[in-house]
Amino acid sequence: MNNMVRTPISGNAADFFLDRHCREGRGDKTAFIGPERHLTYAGLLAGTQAFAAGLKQAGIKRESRIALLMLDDVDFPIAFWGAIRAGVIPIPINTLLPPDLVTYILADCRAELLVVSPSLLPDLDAALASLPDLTRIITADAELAAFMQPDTAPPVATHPDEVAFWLYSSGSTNMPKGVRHVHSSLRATVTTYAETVLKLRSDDVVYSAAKMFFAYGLGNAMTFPMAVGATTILLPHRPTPAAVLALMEAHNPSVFCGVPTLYAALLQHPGLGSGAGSARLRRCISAGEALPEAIGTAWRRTVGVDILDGIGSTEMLHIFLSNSDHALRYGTSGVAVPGYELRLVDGQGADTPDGEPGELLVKGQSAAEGYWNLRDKTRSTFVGAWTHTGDKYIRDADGFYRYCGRTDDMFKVSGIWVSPFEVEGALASHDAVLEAAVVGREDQDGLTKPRAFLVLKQGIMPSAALTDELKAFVKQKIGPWKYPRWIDIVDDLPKTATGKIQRYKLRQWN
Ligand code: 3UK
Repeated sequence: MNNMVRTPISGNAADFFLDRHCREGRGDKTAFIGPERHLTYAGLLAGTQAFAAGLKQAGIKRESRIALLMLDDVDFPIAFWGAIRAGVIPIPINTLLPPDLVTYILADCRAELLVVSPSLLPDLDAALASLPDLTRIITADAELAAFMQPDTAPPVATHPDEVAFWLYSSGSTNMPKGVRHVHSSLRATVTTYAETVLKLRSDDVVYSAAKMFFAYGLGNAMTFPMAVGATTILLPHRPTPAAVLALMEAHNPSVFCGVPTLYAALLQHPGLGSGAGSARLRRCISAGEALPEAIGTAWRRTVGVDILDGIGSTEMLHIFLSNSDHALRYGTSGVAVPGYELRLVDGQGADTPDGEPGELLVKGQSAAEGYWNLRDKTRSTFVGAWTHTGDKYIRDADGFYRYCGRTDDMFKVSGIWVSPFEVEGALASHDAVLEAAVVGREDQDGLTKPRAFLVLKQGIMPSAALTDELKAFVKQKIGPWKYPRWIDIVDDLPKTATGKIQRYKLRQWN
């Protein structure tokens, strides 16, 4: 038995998501619609085979890393799945990050090759020379076409527990962390969220405003439609309200995946109407931050489709707690997605009763294998089967989970916990307010009280009368001690490249 090794069984995710469709006669179906090119499943298969062969010719061995700094277009799935089928680990990078953070990530992951959208290269060019491991840079244009070598090889055999790809978590207070995901995790997000909440069908046409470098977009725009042989529309550039509405009218997606800020901006757009312009819109989802109740109800009124809000994370790959068709309550994140278990715990790790805030822990098959080169952080986040989310929640008596903010954003006023998110939601439900962020601030007595930063809707002017009205509005809506003692009107809120409010920056304001 000395020579016994655990031979890789064919757990290569590329087989399930791609080769299977071609083998079973669905090769002619359109998989991706980009602005200039369409890709069928057969076309994508040929592209990934050619990319994998290109990697081999370039001497990129399995288990080594390559980075993708790519706008959402048809080349993205070619490079992503091409690497995975070769056993090489693709690392999509957020294209909105400043060059110093991109360089940090490239150095941290020691990518040997970078595929980059041509328009993103000039900003980076100088920094790339300082990376010793990066031996090859390919622009996603004719250079990529020349790199690819026609081939018909099947995916390499990999173990289901083998690392397939990494994503860098946005890290609103620290440097981005490399989150390592295994082949089987992609399937796990399909059998849980995609099959029980999203319920995609092969005739669906999906548009995700969240890009594929983000775990939310990777599932929405790539793995979920590919699991059922459906079609995805790709928009390489910024999803402004006007661009989104134009796309909805041109392609009539049946499923739309957005984030709260975009839903709020679309609701402000005069062109928004039934189906958001699509003749066959049947499902809308939201994640990334909590969806204020007012946005959900206004969207349903104007567009005629509910928004299912759910929480996911880079660490869990996709959504594990969500609203659904049969359990929908605006202002909450819903209930556990089938296949995931949840707990709320206090500072000592004991379960908290219903109605009291606790940190959310989640258990499920899509949890990451760990962070790259951060052992302490890995051990404190992935504790046995449970992943610590760093989010505070309250579970209602009927089992719905209400978001209270990051564990470090909560503060106490007069001895009572205040969730910045609850105050923000109250403020955002006022007609004058577009967006709100709330932090704790000490008053002249050293006591912490809520302070609000507001972006007003277009055409609304700040005034002392409005400030007083907003304070009274919050008092009456959620309780007298929770109203913001200070209100600052700002043009924008500080946000991460993935759209999360950076409250730690607001706490530093004077
Ligand atoms: C926050 C939410 C309240 C929460 C993500 C869907 O956002 C995703 O991943 P990230 O790693 O951030 C995770 C953190 O974002 N959050 C996300 N969704 C919600 N808070 N309500 C929500 N609906 O703090 C969480 O810990 O960038 C979302 C799918 C995959 C993802 N990676």
